[in-house]
Amino acid sequence: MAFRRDFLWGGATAANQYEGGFSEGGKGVSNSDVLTSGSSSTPRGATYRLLDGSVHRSAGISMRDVPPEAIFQVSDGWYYPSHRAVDFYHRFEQDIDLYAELGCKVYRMSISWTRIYPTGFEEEPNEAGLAFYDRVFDALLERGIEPMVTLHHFEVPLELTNRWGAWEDRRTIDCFLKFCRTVFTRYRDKVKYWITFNEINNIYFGFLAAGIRKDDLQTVMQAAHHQLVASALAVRLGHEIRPDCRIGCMLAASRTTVYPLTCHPADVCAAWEQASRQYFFTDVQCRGYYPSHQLRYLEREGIQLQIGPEDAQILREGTVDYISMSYYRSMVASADLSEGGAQDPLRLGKINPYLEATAWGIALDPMGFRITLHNLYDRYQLPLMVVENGVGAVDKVAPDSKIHDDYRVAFFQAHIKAMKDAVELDGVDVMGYTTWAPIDIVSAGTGEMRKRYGFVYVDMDDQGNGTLERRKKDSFIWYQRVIATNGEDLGAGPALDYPRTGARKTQKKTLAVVTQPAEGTVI
Ligand code: P53
Repeated sequence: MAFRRDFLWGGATAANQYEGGFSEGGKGVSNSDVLTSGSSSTPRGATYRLLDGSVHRSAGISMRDVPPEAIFQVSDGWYYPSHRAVDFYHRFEQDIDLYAELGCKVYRMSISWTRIYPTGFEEEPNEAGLAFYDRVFDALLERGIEPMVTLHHFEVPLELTNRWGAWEDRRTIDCFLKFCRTVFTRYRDKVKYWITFNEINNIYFGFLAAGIRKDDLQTVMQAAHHQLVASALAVRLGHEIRPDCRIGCMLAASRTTVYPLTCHPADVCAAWEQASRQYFFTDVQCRGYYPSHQLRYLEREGIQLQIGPEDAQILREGTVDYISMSYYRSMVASADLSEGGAQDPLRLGKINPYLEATAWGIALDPMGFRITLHNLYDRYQLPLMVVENGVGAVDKVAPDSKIHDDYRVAFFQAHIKAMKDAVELDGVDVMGYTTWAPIDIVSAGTGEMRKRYGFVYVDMDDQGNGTLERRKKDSFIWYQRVIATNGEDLGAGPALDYPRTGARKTQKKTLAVVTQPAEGTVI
């Protein structure tokens, strides 16, 4: 048997993409609540007010075009996908029943900071928000599903953004720690697995990921330092409150899976350089100090970080228990700038000619998954928890009212097989695997609904119209069998061809989700 007997199979979601209930239970407004939707060609934007009272929408998520005096706010006449999302807030019992039916052992979710501290500044937490998550955890535990909770998933109280650019400012650490103390204490007996910052290396997404208002390297690296310190303090605090809890970091591992465009040593060097800028985060969270490569990089770029006198000790004492990660695709780097060498973090970069990509430009690469798992385990020797893997696709309801998503099954077959190889052939310690996402939810990158990931279909369109009715797709039955057999029965296939030994073979079987890759597509 490849996978541990106690392997944690399940699914993963995030509050701002799933919950809705925007104005209920005393919830405050977060950065995600002012983001309108976009598409594969148009970035999302945030709405804000100027001193003269006029309301505007930013051109993207960098906020480069937004004046410093602007106040972000919700305004009439815009569609904000997070406000209703797909209404987990009112339908959690029904949805959790579906996860139980799938056989999930674990369910990864995030707590919305603004349900607990609406502006971030309150002295006392909001009881209605705490009670909501009590009900959710109880519903999970009653069905034998272990909750795994992300403390910070692309969501900060908007008040922190408007006051001081959220994580740009060190004072945000204290606000966050207050929130952590409250939820660690309240849910001490219900939650054993925690994750500090979702995709911490995607802080480059700026406003969307961290509520920050500027996107220059100095600001982003300072904000990253604040998150790293906050993460370490949270680890320490969580262990104080419940010594046997397990607290992990979370890396967008797709960004570390960087291939050189050619075997020219300069391209190989460029690929390494690009990956190192991502490993930096896990280097700090797993080893407890800044790696030499990052210190030299910051020096070269003229970045000067404000580091508190106690920070070195905090980072050293706050290393994580496990590494959680997302994996969607691999990337390509080149030393030649005209080949897309200078990686804009908000763009997908060079296309890999050996791989097929989805309509959103995501290069499908199961072998890259095995490579990534192996690399991460080798680098840190900590258990790995895959907390996001999946494919966004347009699903059609067939005349028989079913959703025949064989392309999704093909994706998962190939990726679970690759994970199995990482375990069996490379000896990687994988604790579990949660798919993104077990049910259709709003896309973080584009705010769309049509970019669907679920085993459960939700009747809703990109404008938020629909009954929100839930319907099982064909892949639901398939994943149920995978869990029931602890990953032994992956069904026929894999349809997405994947050679086990690394023998060179084109991944030729075309998935229905695959179209022409869109080079330079905005996330
Ligand atoms: P979507 C890209 C863009 C935004 C967030 O992405 C991302 C990524 C991929 O690394 O990260 C995670 O919804 C994130 C989830 C998100 C998921 O990827 O744009 O942790 O919140 O939904 C998938 O298709």
